[in-house]
Amino acid sequence: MAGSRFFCGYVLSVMAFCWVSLSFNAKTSNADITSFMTPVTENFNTFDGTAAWLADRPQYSWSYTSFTPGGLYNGAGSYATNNSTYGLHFNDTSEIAFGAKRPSSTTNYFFNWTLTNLTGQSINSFRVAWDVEQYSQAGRATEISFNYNPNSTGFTTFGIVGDNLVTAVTGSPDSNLGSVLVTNRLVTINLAAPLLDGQSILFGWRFGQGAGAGANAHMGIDNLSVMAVPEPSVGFLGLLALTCIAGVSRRRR
Ligand SMILES: [Ca+2]
Ligand SMILES: [Ca+2]
Repeated sequence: MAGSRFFCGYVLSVMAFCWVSLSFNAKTSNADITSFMTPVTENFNTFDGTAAWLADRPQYSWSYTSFTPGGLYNGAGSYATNNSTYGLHFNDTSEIAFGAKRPSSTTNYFFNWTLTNLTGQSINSFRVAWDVEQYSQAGRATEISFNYNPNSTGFTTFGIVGDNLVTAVTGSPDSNLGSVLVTNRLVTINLAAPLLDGQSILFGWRFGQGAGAGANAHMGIDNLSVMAVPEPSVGFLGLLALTCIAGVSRRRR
C-alpha cells in the first residue's frame, strides 16, 4: 500500500515536471535573454496598429495612447494628416513597422521593451540593432532616439557606443515619400554595473518632436535585435594591455 502510494506520488511528480518543462519550452515570449550571443528580436510584422496587440505583449509599453484611427497606414497610398499610432507599411501588409504620426508638442513618446536576464550569469555588454523607417515628410524633423534603463536605475545613454539618433528628412507639402527611407542603427552598450541574473533591463525608443514647424512625419521602428555579449576575457584584456605597452614603447623609440 505504502509502496503503491509512493509509486503514484512518483508518477505524479514526473508528470508535473514534464508539464512544467513543456510549458517552459512552449513559451515563445521575447521577454527573456536566456543565452549570450543569441539575438532576441521583434519585426512587428504581426502588429495591427491596435492597443490590443500591445496588451498581449506585456514586455512592451508605449506611452502614446492614441490609436485613432490606428490600424495600418499604407505609405504607398494617399496621405492622411491624422496623428495616431500606426502599423506602417508600404503596399505590403506582411512587412510592418511599429510607428506613429505623433502630434506637434513637446511631449516625448516612448516605446519600451523589458527583457530579463535568465542566462544564469551577469551581463556587462549588449549589442542592440534596429531600423528607423520614415514613410512621409512634413515640416518637422521628427526624432527617434534610443536609451535604456538597467535594473530600474533610470533611463540613460551611458556607455552607448554608436549613433543612437535618427532625424526625419523634412519637405513640403506634407506628403508620403515615394519609398520607405530606412536607417539602420547598431550600438554596443557597456553597462556601468553588471546586469545580474534575474534582473531586468528596459530598452527604449523615444519618438520626439524635431526642429522645424508644422507636422511630424509618419515614422517608426522595425527589426529590433538585442544580444547579450560576453565581457572580454582576461586573456583578451591581457593581450590588449600588452599591445598598448608595445605601442607606447614603440612611440618612445
Ligand atoms: Ca517589420
Ligand atoms: Ca521594415
